[in-house]
Amino acid sequence: MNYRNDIRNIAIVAHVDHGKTTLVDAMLKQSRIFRDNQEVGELIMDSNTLEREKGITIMAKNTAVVYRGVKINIIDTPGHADFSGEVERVINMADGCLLLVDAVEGPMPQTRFVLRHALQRGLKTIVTINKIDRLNTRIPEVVRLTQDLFLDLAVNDDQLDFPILYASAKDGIAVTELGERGTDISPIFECILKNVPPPQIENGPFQMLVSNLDYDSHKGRIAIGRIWRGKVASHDTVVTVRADGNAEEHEVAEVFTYLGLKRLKVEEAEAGDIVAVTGIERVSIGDTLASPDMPQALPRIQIGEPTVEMTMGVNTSPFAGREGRFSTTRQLRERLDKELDTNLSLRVQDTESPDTFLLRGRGELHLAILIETMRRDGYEFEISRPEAITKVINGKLMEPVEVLTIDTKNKYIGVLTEMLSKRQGKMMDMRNYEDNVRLVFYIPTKGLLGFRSSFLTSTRGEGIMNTMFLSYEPCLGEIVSTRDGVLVASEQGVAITYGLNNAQERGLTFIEPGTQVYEGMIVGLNSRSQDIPVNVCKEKKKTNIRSSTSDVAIKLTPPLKMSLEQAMDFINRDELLEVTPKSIRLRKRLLTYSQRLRNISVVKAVPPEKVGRR
Ligand SMILES: Nc1nc2c(ncn2[C@@H]2O[C@H](COP(=O)(O)OP(=O)(O)OP(=O)(O)O)[C@@H](O)[C@H]2O)c(=O)[nH]1
Ligand SMILES: [Mg+2]
Repeated sequence: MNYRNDIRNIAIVAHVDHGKTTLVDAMLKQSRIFRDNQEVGELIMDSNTLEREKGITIMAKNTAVVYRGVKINIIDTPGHADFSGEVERVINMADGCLLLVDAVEGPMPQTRFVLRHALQRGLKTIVTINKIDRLNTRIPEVVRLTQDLFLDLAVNDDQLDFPILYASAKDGIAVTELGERGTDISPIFECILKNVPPPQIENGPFQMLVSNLDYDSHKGRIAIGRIWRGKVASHDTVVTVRADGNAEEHEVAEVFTYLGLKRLKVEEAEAGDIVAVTGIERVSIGDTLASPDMPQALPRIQIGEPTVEMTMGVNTSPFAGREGRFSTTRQLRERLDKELDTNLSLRVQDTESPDTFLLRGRGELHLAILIETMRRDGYEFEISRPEAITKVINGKLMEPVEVLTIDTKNKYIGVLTEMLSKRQGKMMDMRNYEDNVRLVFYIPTKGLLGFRSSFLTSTRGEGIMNTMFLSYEPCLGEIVSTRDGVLVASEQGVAITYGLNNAQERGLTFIEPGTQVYEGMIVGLNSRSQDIPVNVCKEKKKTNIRSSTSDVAIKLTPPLKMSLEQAMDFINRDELLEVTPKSIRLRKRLLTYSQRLRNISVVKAVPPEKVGRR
């Protein structure tokens, strides 16, 4: 075995929002990768549009900097639990990891998840307590809690001996001792050089594990991964060893390594480095690229299972085909197949209906990001309500259970506990910090669906919640839906103020005057438990008698507008969401009133205990 002292490979891991991408910004900026006058902005690695809009990392990405002659390959990872499949698949490229922990929040569920993965893979870990510039930091306690986490998760004693740094990624500084005045983040670079082992290399024929894929309209498919053995150069012939054991020969077109935000074309690259190769058209994540002399597969990447499912089908609303560019089954299938190449924790299955697919993912947000991306790409389709995936294990019905961590003000403890117990949540821990409290619950995934929006309203935005998959447990039975009935348009047409005003006497409305509606479309929320048809297109009866009051302009309450995720949470099983590039419409599955009346068994919108009120 040899080592390559000119390279270090490190993954940056943490709970969501603890500052990974901001730290990568600082590393890139301070290593003088950019020209002095170059405007590069913030969160440079969050390059995808949805990432920028939502301010979160969705996909893991590679970059590299050079520090004192050593190239440091950096892998930025997402911290949100729904995208943890990304962490699982890229962490194998690294020899070390930088674990960031927020100096106020301390270790969170996802901190534990990523640290467990890193330690199981034997990665050398550097802990960085980040955001030390914040008010109300509790650094000694955060350090102690982080040490406890290592005690819990380390697989050997060496792992308990880890360096700790203190940083403000935002200000671009890091120090080794608390209280020191930092000037830049060089202590992090120094610590990486000193503690992260240089990549071990094996001599022999080429072997690389594909951990990521990219696409370029000129170069075609790009396979990204770490070379474990040998070297690769342009025009080499390599073998792709696929999941089914089949092998195919391809010629490498070009080889690139990373530097800053660019890929640098190189003549050849050697074991220990992270590279991107083009010319391999048929390759998936997890495949091995190897020399034809020794076509051995590396262990495939293991990814945790999905917990949430929903259907996606061809749009069957009366407005189908009006707003989307792609709407046929074939187009949906092709798009989903393409997604499966890179979205490793997604599963797509056929259903009894040829026009409907079953989608499974790591959480609601995981699926919502796919829906939003497809809709922006010009697709239209309909989706069902997301549901937790149950399984039968040893003859018992089991369901996924998650850890829910909530940080909020003391005054919301009562209302949250009540809401969560209705959703079958069990409180496991409660800790107070002055006016703030951290609550930990175990709760079935089905109880979490739709919880986020009610959480935000009932804590008036003064709370943060996080969830993470825990295990499969025996199913506790259905949760009674507490949503009220809906106002359903009774005929097709254009909604007008008069009709909407009538509807507002029944409850809240979701649409503005001028909106096109169809029979069976949901236009509002009833203030009672049953669904009722309303005619929002109805005009005022003309009479000959003028009254001084009735002609006064009607003032409507502004409609309640839901985001995609809120709408996904809102709909019941007998309802669908119609998604197009221009609109998100809520609808009943059965569009006419008489169909719905005949098919009461499907209509579960009315919770049994509330029926009595009719
Ligand atoms: N005060 C303070 N804020 C910081 C610091 N580092 C990051 N932030 C802020 O924290 C927020 C999240 O930062 P990101 O870098 O996007 O966090 P992340 O870990 O990459 O988040 P995900 O990739 O979505 O998991 C942003 O608003 C940053 O400006 C810091 O050192 N101090
Ligand atoms: Mg990030």
